[in-house]
Amino acid sequence: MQLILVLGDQLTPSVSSLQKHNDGDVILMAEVREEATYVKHHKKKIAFVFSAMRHFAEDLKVRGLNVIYREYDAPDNQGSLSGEVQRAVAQLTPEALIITAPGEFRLLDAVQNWEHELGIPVSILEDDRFLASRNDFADWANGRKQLRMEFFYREMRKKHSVLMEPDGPTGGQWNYDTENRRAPLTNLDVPAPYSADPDTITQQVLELIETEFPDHFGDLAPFSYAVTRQGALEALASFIQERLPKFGDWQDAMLQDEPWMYHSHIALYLNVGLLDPMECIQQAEHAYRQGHAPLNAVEGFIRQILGWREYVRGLYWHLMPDYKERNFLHASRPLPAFYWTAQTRMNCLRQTVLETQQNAYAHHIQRLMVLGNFALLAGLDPDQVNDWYLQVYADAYEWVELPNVHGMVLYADGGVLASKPYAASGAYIKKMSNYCAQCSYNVNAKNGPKACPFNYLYWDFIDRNAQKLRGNPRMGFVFKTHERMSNEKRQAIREDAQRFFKALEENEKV
Ligand code: FAD
Ligand code: DLZ
Ligand code: SF4
Repeated sequence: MQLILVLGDQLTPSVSSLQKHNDGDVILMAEVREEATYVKHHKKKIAFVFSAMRHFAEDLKVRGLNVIYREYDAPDNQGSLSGEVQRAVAQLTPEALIITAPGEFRLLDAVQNWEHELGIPVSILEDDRFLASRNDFADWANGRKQLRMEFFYREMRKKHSVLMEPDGPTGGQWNYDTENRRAPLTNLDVPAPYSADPDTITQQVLELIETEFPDHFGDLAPFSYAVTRQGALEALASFIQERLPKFGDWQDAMLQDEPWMYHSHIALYLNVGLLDPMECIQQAEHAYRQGHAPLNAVEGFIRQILGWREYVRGLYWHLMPDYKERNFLHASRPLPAFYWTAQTRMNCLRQTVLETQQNAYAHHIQRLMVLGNFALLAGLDPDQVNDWYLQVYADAYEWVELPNVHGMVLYADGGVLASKPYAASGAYIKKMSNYCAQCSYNVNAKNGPKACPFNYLYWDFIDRNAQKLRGNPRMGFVFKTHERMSNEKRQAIREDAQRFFKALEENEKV
């Protein structure tokens, strides 16, 4: 008899560990304190993972499989995966333990010691739910000077025959990103997001979360995520039907009180295995071939899944564990309290933190150009910023969070992922949102107490990091503008930035 451990983000019936299942084997699933608190995840994230785990275990049992399911509040719950495995091994004396490789480095590292600790063979199988294996990525990366997503993506399009014609990419171009940057219209009629009613299992989990994790960030109610494969498929179908046609046009747009925009809201389902990346890609391509959605929308959506998602996962495993230790810009400022409380006069940040607190979700441009841009410009400590992102989003796992935050947002990797820092002044947020109209600051003012902080923090960032960034060929124009600034202007920028940072340090509301 073999023991098969299935983790909370391995909720796929065909996951490699379950493919090894033979009659008589036992499957172990465990809700444990260690996984729920290694960072203090948003309440909605824990509720989603526990409820999805319980539904998945029920499905396996209905199929006649022998599942031991350890609930969080069982009196003898061991509190850790290794503790639960040890207990099951002592009770059942299996010949071997089988597990699909965990998605996070810290857990894989721990599991690699289990054979020694348990005294039985432990098979760690590849997680083949991705479209590029770790070896595929290493083969692509080895020998390249630059590891840019765009070139990886083109290889993936060819390899998987996605949006390809006999003579090249569909439509003649690989990438329609320039068509995906429309500034928002305030009268957009954004459809309501998919919403599922909590069933009995979910209601029990919600009670458990309220009791066990009262001090974790975020609102637990209302809870309307899907928690089953069937529900996740419905959420995907509603995206393809209602939002995909406009996904491209409004991909980078942000609107006050419109947290969901035309995004798909499926990352949390993909990341636990309730959806398969190729089925999402194929459904989107089908919508294009049927004339339901335009190419800029479909290519844009597919690029996120076939390109970015696979690329960041490849990069993570290619460069960990050293990747996490990098801090190219020597950033060290503590994370301001408003990332938790939303107590800030900067409307863009207040909105985004509030929506994150309510939904355990913010869309890409909010994560990148509002929360991330501020973290970059203010020089926030990468460890604290990474921890924050890992805690607050329902889709957050280190393999996807870290490259996005450490690389894309903070440039802490010195340019492995991004060719230049995604730094921007208030003008970008003004162009891509309607946040500035309801802000206490003036986005058009460059200096002084009323000026939008992003404006002077941008130039202060350039000034502070000139030595490190001046050689970047993509930043030539920025540094030319900086060099042309008068000494008075530079002095005003420094003084504004210092005043702002002092207020932050003294916990004043900025
Ligand atoms: P959509 O905008 O509808 O995109 C479709 C799908 O493409 C997503 O569901 C996701 O699976 C994939 N995708 C899109 N962009 C990326 C990307 N940059 N990297 C990887 N996959 C991508 N995504 C996570 O899944 N988990 C995270 O912890 C996470 N942290 C992020 C942190 C920062 C600072 C940034 C800038 C991005 C982060 N992303 C993360 C990527 C992206 O923002 C989310 O995947 C997306 O917002 C999820 O919402 P959605 O499903 O509506 O995505
Ligand atoms: C995210 C999560 C949470 C909150 N809880 C559990 C749990 O109790 N048991 C479990 O097996 N998995 C959980 N997970 C998912 C794991 O954290 C995830 O498998 C690792 O981070 C590796 O990606
Ligand atoms: Fe954000 Fe500045 Fe606009 Fe206010 S004015 S919403 S701080 S960009």
